[in-house]
Order: sequence, then structure tokens, then C-alpha cells
Amino acid sequence: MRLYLINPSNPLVSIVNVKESRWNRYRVWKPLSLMVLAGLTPPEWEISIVDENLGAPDYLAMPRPDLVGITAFTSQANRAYEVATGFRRLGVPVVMGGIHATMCLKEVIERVDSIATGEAEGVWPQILEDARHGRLKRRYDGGLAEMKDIPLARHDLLGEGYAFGAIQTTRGCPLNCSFCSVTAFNGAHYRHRHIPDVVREFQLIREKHVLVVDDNLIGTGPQHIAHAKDLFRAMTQANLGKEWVAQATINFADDEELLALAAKAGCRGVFIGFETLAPEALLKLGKKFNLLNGRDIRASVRRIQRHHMLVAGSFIMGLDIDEPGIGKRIADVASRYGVDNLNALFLTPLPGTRLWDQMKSEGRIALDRFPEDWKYYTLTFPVARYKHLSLGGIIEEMIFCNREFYSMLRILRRVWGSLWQHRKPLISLVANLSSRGNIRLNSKAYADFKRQRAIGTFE
Ligand code: B12
Ligand code: SF4
Repeated sequence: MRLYLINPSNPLVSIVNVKESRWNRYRVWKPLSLMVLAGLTPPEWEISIVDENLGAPDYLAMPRPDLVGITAFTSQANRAYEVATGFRRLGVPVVMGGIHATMCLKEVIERVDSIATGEAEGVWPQILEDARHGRLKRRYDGGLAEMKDIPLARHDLLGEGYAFGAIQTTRGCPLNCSFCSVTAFNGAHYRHRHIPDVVREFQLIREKHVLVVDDNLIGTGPQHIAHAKDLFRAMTQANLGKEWVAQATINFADDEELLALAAKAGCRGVFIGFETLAPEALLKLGKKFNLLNGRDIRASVRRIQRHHMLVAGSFIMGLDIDEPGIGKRIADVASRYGVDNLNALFLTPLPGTRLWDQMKSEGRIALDRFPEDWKYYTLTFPVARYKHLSLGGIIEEMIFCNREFYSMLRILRRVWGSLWQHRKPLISLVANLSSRGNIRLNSKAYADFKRQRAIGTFE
């Protein structure tokens, strides 16, 4: 039995534009969902994982599979449907799962043979068995998986072409920010994988550098922090020899022992969502967590950096309080906080989120020709009606923000800072240069976008 597991690409996502900017090579991340599915697949299936981010193959020239499994974020949905249609025309059954299939079930079910909602661990073996006997059901629902059922991912199935391996140690998040789908999809409780499983899986990863995909590696409560410390101790003891980056909330900075243990275990950088500088907007986003303790963010960033870890800060543009000039304000604040890298993203109503419900009820979803428009739901295109900014205006703000933050002078200052403080200056340089390279690519994409959408109609 032959199984293809496919990660569809979206040409509007900068990571796939490696030819246009070679730095993007370092931004292609492994599709962990498919490696986990492969880990759940019994040996009688011959598995190929196809990651279209490395280039889409000629499927017709490949041996005919018995089953195709497709994963998709919302931004990948269009291409997922193209691939599904192609295989279904050949008579090959297609099952689709992942976040988009779960949040847009009705749309997806019309385009594939079978749909898997939720986490797959509890249902994938059954799906394979049913496919083998030609009796696939229309829908399977995995709900929330038992953490002990998460298999070791098949890291061996994806070869060269990646700068980073990928691993997951927790699922779920209690914070339920209005713009994020994680709580709706993975539940409101942190669920930890067993530490020995995580260590064993780290040992299977070939790459020296690893992305820990958890939404918040350390969690928020004292018991989560204690678990994170135990994990870091176990990783150090196993002498993994890996360098890794992860996502965390700003409370990472509050515990010197945690910082020291993380650094010792190989942590070289963290992505932190600051989202906005306005307390009232943080409250509206549901991210009041960032407001706790009258925090001095610059000092928090510094504390992390003193342990030789880089800090990438994420901000949202297009909040109801954001007015013209927001691009400059974000670039300046990110520089003031002292982050090594800035990820500024448009406020985007993703299906299944509270923000989606709110914007939909207010008639503020501007790009709503679905499924075609999903390709713009990358957080790098404005897709909603923003309160004080026109569509053309907010694009200009974004371009200005990135030009300002990624000016050569500011890059050199930051890289010099990371060299001085022994914080992986090379990673900092590559991350900064790839972001700078993408400003030009994005400007071109925005010009096409404006032309195609005839901007002005909903400004
Ligand atoms: C790592 C990650 C990335 C990596 C992607 C690596 C990769 N190639 O997969 C990077 C950094 C590149 C990335 C980019 C983006 N991401 Co992202 N990302 C994540 C993150 C943090 C973890 C994903 C992960 O690996 N999980 C671990 C695996 C094991 O879980 P899983 O993917 O859910 O898979 C399980 C089930 O869904 C199911 N399943 C999945 N696929 C399939 C397929 C079949 C056939 C079956 C049966 C089951 C099944 O089984 C798996 C095992 O249970 C998630 C948040 C989250 N917790 O999921 C956000 C998340 C997926 N990202 C999100 C977004 C918005 C994006 C971007 C659009 C914007 C951005 N800048 O972040 C881009 C777009 C990329 C693109 N190609 O279009 C949103 C997606 C929401 C949505 N409706 O689409 C999420 C949910 C975060 C959020 N804020 O809401 N992301
Ligand atoms: S944005 Fe981060 S903190 Fe907020 S709900 Fe999503 S994963 Fe949790």
C-alpha cells in the first residue's frame, strides 16, 4: 500500500521564494504534522512525504498511490484543493486534515473524500484501515489526543533542504487570544509529552538546529515552569548537542534558573508575541498576560539576551487603536525593546477564532471570496477592514515599518550587539538579511495584490 502525505505550498509565502532570496532557504521548516502521521502509520504502508515548499513534483510521473493525505493551514487551502482534485481525477482517495479542515469543515468536505478534524493520533490508524478496505468514512474526529499516543515523528522521511528540524513537546494554550486558533484547536490546557519521549525524539533529529513548535514552551503557571525546567535538565543530561529556538511568553524572562537551564539545554532564541504597546488593545486581544507585574519589557528582553539567546518579537498591525504612523511606531518600539528580529503581521481574522466571529458580525472581512481568497490569509496581506487605516494605507505602513527596522544601519547595530554579547551573531545576521530581502519581494507582492484586488473598492 502506497501513501503520499502532502504539504501544499502557497507561492505568496516568502519561505518558498528561495530563488528570489536565497536567505529564505533558512526559513523552510519541516511539516511536523506529516512526520507525526507517518510515525502513526503501520509498516505495510510505503510512505512518501511531499513538501511542496521545496518544489512541487510532477505527481503524474510518480507511482500511483493508494491513498493521499493532505495537511493545510488556511493559507494553503487553495493549493490543497488543486492537489486533491488532481488525485481524485485519477481515482485515488484523498483525506485532508489539520487546522483548516477542522475550522472549515463544510468547505473542505465538498472537495475531498474524507476529512479528519482535530488531532489525528486517535483516528489515523482507523483511517488507514478503512482506506485499505475501500470503506473510508466522510468524517473522522480525533478531538484532543492522549499525549502518550503521540508517536516518535519520522524524521528520517524528509531529507536535505532544511536548515532546522522540528519537534513538539506540549500542546494547548489557556490564554485564548482573540486572533489565535490554538486554544480552539488544541484545547485550553497545556498537555505535556513525557520527557523521555521528547529526549528520544530529539536524538532522532539529524539537523543540528531545531524548531520547537510548541506555542508556548514554558507555559504560564508554576507547575508548567517546573516541568520546563525538568525537560531542560533532561536535555542537558542527554547531551543532545542541538541548538534550538522556541516560542514563549514574556514570563520566560522572570526566572533566572529557567533561563540558565534553557540556555544550557541548547536554546539559542525565542519568539515572543508582544502584539501591541497599548494596554487597552492587549486587553481586547485577550492577552492581558503581557500586562502583568507592570513589566519593563526592555529589561525582560535584556535578561533573556544576557543568557546568550536571541529574541524575535512579533507585533500586530491593524488593531482598532492603530492609526497612520503605526509602522514607524512599531519599528521604533521593537528597536527600543532591543529585539534581534521583528515580525510585524497584519491583524487577520482566521476562521474559528473569536476575532473571526467579531469581524464577520461587523461586516469587516474584506477579502471574502472563498476559497480563492484564503491564499491571502498569510498574515502578510491585509484582509480585513481596519478602523483607521485603508487597505492601501496599511500596506504602506507595513513597508515603512520593515524598511525602518531592517535598514542596513540598524541591522549592523543589532548584529554587533549580538556579537558583543555572544548571542549567535550569525543566526541574527541571516534572520535579519532574510527579512530585509523579503521587503523587496513583499513590495512586489503588494503591487500585484493591489492590482488584482483593484484597491479602492473597499477603502
Ligand atoms: C510550526 C508552525 C508554523 C511553521 C510551519 C512548519 C510546517 N511546515 O508545518 C511556520 C513557522 C513556517 C508557520 C508559518 C505560518 N503559520 Co504557523 N504554526 C505553527 C504551529 C506553532 C505549530 C504547527 C505544528 O507543527 N504542530 C504540530 C503538529 C503535530 O500538529 P498539527 O499541525 O496540528 O497536526 C496534527 C493535526 O492537525 C492533524 N493533522 C494535520 N494535518 C493532517 C493531515 C491529515 C491527512 C490528517 C489525517 C491529520 C492531520 O494531525 C496532526 C497530529 O495530531 C501552529 C500552532 C499549532 N499549535 O498548531 C501555527 C499555526 C498552524 N500557524 C498559523 C499561521 C496563521 C501561519 C502563517 C499563515 C502565518 C504566520 N506567519 O505564522 C504561516 C503560513 C505558512 C504557510 N505555508 O502557508 C496558524 C494557522 C491558522 C489557520 N487557520 O491556518 C496556527 C494554528 C497558529 C495560530 N496563530 O493560530 N507556522
Ligand atoms: S497567541 Fe500564543 S498565547 Fe495567545 S492563545 Fe495563541 S498560543 Fe496562546
